[in-house]
Amino acid sequence: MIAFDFNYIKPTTAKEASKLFLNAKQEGYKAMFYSGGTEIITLGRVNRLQTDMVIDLKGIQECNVLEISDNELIIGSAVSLNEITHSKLFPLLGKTVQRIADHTSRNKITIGGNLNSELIYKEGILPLLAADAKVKLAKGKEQRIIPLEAVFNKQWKLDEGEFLVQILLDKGYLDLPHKALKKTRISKVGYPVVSAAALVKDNQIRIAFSGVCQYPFRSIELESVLNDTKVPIMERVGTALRHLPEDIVDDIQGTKAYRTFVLRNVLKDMLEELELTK
Ligand SMILES: Cc1cc2nc3c(=O)[nH]c(=O)nc-3n(C[C@H](O)[C@H](O)[C@@H](O)COP(=O)(O)OP(=O)(O)OC[C@H]3O[C@@H](n4cnc5c(N)ncnc54)[C@H](O)[C@@H]3O)c2cc1C
Repeated sequence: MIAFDFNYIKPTTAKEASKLFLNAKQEGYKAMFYSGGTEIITLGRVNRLQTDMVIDLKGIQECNVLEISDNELIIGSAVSLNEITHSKLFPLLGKTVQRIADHTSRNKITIGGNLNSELIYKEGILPLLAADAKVKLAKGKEQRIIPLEAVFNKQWKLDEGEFLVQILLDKGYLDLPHKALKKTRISKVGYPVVSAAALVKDNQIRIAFSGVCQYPFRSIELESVLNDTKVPIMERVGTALRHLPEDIVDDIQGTKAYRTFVLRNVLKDMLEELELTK
């Protein structure tokens, strides 16, 4: 049971959704965008979250799109993880999100909710970082399309009242050689000790990680070390570990030493397999 009252509103346009959020704020109320609702409900039940209003984005047509139009794949923020996997439109993303939670939860969890999750993992973002995705954001009457990396660097830099409407991907990235690898502590379903998603473009491996640091990341420096094929694989892996953006996470899912061990093996497996595709 959720122990506080809140208003539930389901607008049909992005403009209305953002306006509702900003009006609530102006009147001193807290509003939240709501997509699959799995995280909001889970945290609300244990009083780790409180809100006066949830604004359900699933009524907005733009947020439910999943299609290739001209040269772009468009993924609405309210599309569920299972829909993405079943569509097979971007196999690397489909495989990465297929390892998040269980099948029933993935019918509810949306890509927008995963990317904006309170948790550090946000695994759905990994293929998007590797594929230079763009995002469409809405705030008030305005919408802007910008590179994902311009608004996501360690964390989201969205304006107040701004939300993710769509993800846009150049069609040229969708069917490239790729690999997704997720290592968990015990069961197949679980938070990642290390999760990585990689693709090969123009003979270069592009790779993004979750579970390693306190945020998902892609590092150009680390990639240039990994792509230096003159150097033996295990030497490259050792050097790559010195190019992480911050210290490796040390928590209940895995100690720093364990995560380092797993990361080393993930990188080795990735390089061995992906270099055969070059
Ligand atoms: C059993 C279970 C296991 C999980 N395991 C993993 C895992 O292994 N790896 C992993 O990465 N994640 C994992 N998660 C986290 C999960 O991906 C997110 O918490 C997801 O459940 C939230 O998606 P949702 O659509 O239900 O979002 P909601 O609960 O609707 O929203 C979550 C947050 O995102 C914000 N939000 C939603 N949509 C938007 C939008 N379009 N624009 C801006 N903000 C928005 C909301 O305001 C809220 O703060 C797991 C979750 C569950 C329930």
